[in-house]
Amino acid sequence: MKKILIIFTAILSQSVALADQPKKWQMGFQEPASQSMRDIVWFHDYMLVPIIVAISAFVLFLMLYAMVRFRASRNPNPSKRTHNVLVEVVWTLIPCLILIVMAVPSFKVLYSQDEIPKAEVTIKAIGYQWYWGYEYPDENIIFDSYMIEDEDLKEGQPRLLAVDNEVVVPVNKVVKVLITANDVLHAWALPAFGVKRDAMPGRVNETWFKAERTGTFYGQCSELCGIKHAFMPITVRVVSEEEYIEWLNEAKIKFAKEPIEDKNKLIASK
Ligand SMILES: [Cu+2]
Repeated sequence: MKKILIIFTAILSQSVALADQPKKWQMGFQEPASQSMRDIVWFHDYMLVPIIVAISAFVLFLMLYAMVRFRASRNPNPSKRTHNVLVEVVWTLIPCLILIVMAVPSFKVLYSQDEIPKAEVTIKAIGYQWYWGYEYPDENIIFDSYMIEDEDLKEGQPRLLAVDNEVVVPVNKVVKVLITANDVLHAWALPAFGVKRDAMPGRVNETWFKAERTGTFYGQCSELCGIKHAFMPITVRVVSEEEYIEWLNEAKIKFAKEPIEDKNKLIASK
């Protein structure tokens, strides 16, 4: 018994511990890093603990009660009743009320994800077989982001999650993400931010997040897209405002969409 308790606490504490990537034997969600994810976790707990547990327990009780109370040995002549208006009204109305109690907060959470506040940073994620391409449309930055193979992993880089070029965003800023794909369906997902949107060729989907703490956050392609679907992870590094500006200055040179001189020529020719 003691052993089971220890294992159980170990599993629980792993899911509670700070985790911006999946953990072994994880049972719960990752630690939220945005209001959106906190809302999702709240909604999950609200559905599971009072509503789902109560309904399951009540149905189990009804079944056990019916089995014992109306067993054949006690009821040699079974009831012939087919209708009972009161019972039918009750078992229609109560589930309706339960559905409303579930739907109202569900729509609230859903719409809060769809209403994108004014973006402070915009990034574009493009799914390819099998890596992600990123653009910062306002900053003339474009780069590809490939998973790091096992033999190239450095200390502290998680296997199957770390990438060569991470997305870098500032903390506490509204980041709008434009998501599309170049070949087949992919999905851009980051559990700690409560973000998941399909990447579809020929269409741009939008979502947003506001990361509330700095750190490195890992996600994965979440729409089966071919043989290397499991090997196109997503890494977002959330940094302070100053570090972000520093990164931008470097990235504008390293990942320039068009060579700077050409761009000047373009402006000069206009
Ligand atoms: Cu995929």
